[in-house]
Amino acid sequence: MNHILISGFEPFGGERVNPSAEVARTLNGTDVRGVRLRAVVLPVDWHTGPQRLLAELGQAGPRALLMLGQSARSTALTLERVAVNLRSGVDAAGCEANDVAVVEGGPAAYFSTLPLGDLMRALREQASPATLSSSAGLYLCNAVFYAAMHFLEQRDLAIPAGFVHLPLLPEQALAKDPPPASMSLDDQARGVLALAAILAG
Ligand code: PCA
Repeated sequence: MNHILISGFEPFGGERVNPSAEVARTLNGTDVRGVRLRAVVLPVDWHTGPQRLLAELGQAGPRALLMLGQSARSTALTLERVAVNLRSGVDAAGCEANDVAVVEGGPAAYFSTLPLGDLMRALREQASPATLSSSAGLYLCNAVFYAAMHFLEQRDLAIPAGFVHLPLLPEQALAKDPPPASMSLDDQARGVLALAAILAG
């Protein structure tokens, strides 16, 4: 129970890296206030993405769950408030979902159970740019977020859990014209480590 699970995603959409996988791997094995950080990197796949995270969650119950994903639209660390029971888009395996439920018969939405105010304050105190968002989209990030919250709710596991979208890395942004906002891996990892420190108590 004395670990925090941090999930990231494999690269997708023609990218060679995904900041969420890089941050998760960078922090894997780090001890924060006596709590070990453990990383899992998920495929961008409607079926195996959520499945892999739930297997990990069920196997070794963490004390908190911090899910990470890339968003080219994020200009800073973006703390998501809500996961919705809807998914749309083509995954990395070419499988298309068209406005279907993440969990058939599940509630419309789940709120993040992370202490968002405390987390935002901690990031501000160490000068890590961050913002709150009310939509994690309808793609894999939202689906994994929703599936995890549903799993925890069904099993009465009251651990803090939620999702954070990360901006692109500078090397990804540089390949686009005009380049979108980006943040270095060091800055992203420092921000996520600050979140983990709060969750470690
Ligand atoms: N970002 C995508 C899925 C994987 C990732 O890193 C998303 O925002 O849904």
